[in-house]
Amino acid sequence: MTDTLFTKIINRELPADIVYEDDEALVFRDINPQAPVHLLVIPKKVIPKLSDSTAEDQQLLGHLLLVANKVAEQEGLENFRLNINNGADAGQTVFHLHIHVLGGRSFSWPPG
Ligand code: DGP
Repeated sequence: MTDTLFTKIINRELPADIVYEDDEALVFRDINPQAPVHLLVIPKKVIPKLSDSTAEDQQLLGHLLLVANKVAEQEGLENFRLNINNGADAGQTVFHLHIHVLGGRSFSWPPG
């Protein structure tokens, strides 16, 4: 699978403001924040997009959600939004699965 910018962040070849790390996941601040808190939760395993995941990834995907919750709590967020863009037409620009954790402001619904 093709490496992306996020592999370089995992390997510390590109700097990032990392707020959490464990054996399976890494969390860092988005370079172009859309809210006062904007984090990206990524698996260390390269999965280009959610629709490329399989039943084999069940534990990992659950873990990423728990990590998202943990870092939201760490940032003091009671209300927050999680977002996964799957594919270019859905707004995905980096093809390494990531969960956006957004908080610190109100959000409207439906999203644009
Ligand atoms: P998406 O559009 O869902 O693929 O989101 C990709 C996000 O990644 C976007 O909000 C900007 C962020 N991003 C892109 N390049 C970098 C980078 O080099 N460092 C950091 N911290 N974030 C990045």
